Amino acid sequence: MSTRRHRRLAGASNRLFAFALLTGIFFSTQVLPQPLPTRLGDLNGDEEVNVLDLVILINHINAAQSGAGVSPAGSPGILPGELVPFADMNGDAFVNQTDIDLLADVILGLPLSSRPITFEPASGSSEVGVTVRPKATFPRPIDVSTLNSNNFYASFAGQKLPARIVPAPNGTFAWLFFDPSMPNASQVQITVDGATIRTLVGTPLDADGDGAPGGVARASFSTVSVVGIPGTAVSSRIVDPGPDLVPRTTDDVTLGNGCNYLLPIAATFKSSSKPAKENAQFLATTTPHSLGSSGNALLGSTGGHSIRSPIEST
Ligand SMILES: [Ca+2]
Ligand SMILES: [Ca+2]
Ligand SMILES: [Ca+2]
Repeated sequence: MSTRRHRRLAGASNRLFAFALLTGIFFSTQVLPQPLPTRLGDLNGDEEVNVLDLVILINHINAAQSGAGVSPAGSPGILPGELVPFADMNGDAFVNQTDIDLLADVILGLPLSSRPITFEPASGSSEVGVTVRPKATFPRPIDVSTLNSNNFYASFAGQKLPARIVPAPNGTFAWLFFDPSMPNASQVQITVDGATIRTLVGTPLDADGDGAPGGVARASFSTVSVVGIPGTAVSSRIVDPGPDLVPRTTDDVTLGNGCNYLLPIAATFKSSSKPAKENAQFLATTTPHSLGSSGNALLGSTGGHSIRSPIEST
């Protein structure tokens, strides 16, 4: 944006806020429009997004923050709950100063930026554990009742994998809980079809972030191999890296007659033939480890133990 255009917009924005403050003196409480608005930012339901909506938004946030020691989270503000999603201009599930600025931008004719769904694991990840639960974070809070196995699923070789959809209560993200686990050494694809997922403002989810409602977002990753190698034994020891979280520094190891690890972690292995021995040494003769394509040995741990990350196998 040129400096001249930037100054012009800044001046227009200042005039907009000044007008909003003046107007706010004469407009106070908010009444729920019937039916609900069809446009983001239209807080009075008159099919326009203008300074009157800005006044309502400012009043809402001021009311939510009013009173010494009253946190916004504990104060509903003046907007009815059904209208709050229309005030959340950036779709982060919060209504605050950022949304005021973005609403002012929209009134001034500036477009809202859009972004696609983000995935964890990210597309292109490799050696993903078969028990990992993929997560999709939506660009806007969604109506979780519109999520189903036809618009949010994982697939392998064109076949959907059985999974339970677990959404966040506020509709900002959702997980896939697989049962059974994902196939190992496989290319898994996650798909979200925004056309049939509704946001809390009633529009199809812009899954691909192209600015238009709807669209499909996909992510692919490969899972780790969990196939044991017959006749293989792994002998090792699990130790803690110490408070500095850096392995093999003075807080976790001393030198002299070899390495003396100061913080061994007692460990057992579910499918190993022998449990951990002294100084956290173990010998796994039934190959409870998986070997990834890189040749890394992967050690799994299950709950119940507090292990500082990263742990090191020596
Ligand atoms: Ca309006
Ligand atoms: Ca927001
Ligand atoms: Ca789209």
